[in-house]
Amino acid sequence: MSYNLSGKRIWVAGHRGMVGGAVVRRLASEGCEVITAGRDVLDLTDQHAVRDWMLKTKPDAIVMAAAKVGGIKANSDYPVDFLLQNLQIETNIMDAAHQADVERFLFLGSSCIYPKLAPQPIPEDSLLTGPLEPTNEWYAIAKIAGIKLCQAYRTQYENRDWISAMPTNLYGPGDNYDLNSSHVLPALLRKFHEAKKSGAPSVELWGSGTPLREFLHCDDLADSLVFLLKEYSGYEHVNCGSGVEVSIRELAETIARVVGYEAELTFDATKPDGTPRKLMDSTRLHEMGWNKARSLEDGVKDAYAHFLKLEIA
Ligand code: GFB
Repeated sequence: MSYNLSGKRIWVAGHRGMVGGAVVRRLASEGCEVITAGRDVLDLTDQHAVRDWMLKTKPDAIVMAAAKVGGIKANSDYPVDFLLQNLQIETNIMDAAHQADVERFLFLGSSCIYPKLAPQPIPEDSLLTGPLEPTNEWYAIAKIAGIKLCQAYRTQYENRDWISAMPTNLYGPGDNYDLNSSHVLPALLRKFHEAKKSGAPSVELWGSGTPLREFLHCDDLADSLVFLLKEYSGYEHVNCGSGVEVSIRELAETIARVVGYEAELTFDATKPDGTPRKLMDSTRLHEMGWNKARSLEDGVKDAYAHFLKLEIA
């Protein structure tokens, strides 16, 4: 299939977030009209407001990058927010999109939908084959419901060419650098940067440093999403990863190199490690023709350059 984006009206839900912002940047060269609606205009947890807005706006396609997101601590501290808000946002947007006859929809999940002890690298068909990682099961359940709802619309109705993509751990411009709620990569960028400024001899990591994670720059994700929007039609969700995994300790060493500051690594064992390993199998995406992830070091350099701009601003 090939879905021509030229001339289409595409709503990027969640355009102020890291992923939504990256998708808006990427769509700029596609000849489409990008529609956005900030929080001040539209509360995505308000079912009636979303429905009214959608029926008035009538986009041709939607990229659903809006979500309540956060790192391992935020997920554990706010289980209701992560489960309820994500369910509300997903169901409101999909229900309204159906009412407004939206033909093309790209839902974004997360690699944490897979069982804690899934085979590695994790193929798409591992979904619902085992228990979830407890530190993010609330978020995972909401995202699994979103994938299923997308599949349900495809199954029950004509002209609902709705698809889902599962991004791995993301980072890049527009990331959250709040140490309590952020993911590991932005947290360590900030910690090394502040250690460099103050001359601190050590940087503290959460957990043991041994968990393995895969990272993808948000602009690479956006490129893969636009590729899928144009080229993919199917019931199954599609993994979007870089295919490269590193331990949290190795990530810290990479960040130390990019920031240009050597510090002793200390480990706070009172903080959780989370899932021991989370590498997705992105063979399907690669076989479809997208395999353009930049190296972790190049991506971290870009993220750090954006972080420095924030500091100056
Ligand atoms: O990125 P992160 O918060 O989330 O943590 P997950 C990844 C690993 O880095 C864990 C360790 O083993 C953390 O203990 N870590 C070390 C740190 N130092 C730090 C630090 O300063 N801050 C943070 N945040 N972590 C998330 C899920 O899981 O992945 C979400 O909670 C989502 O739901 C996301 O799925 C992609 O990779 O463990």
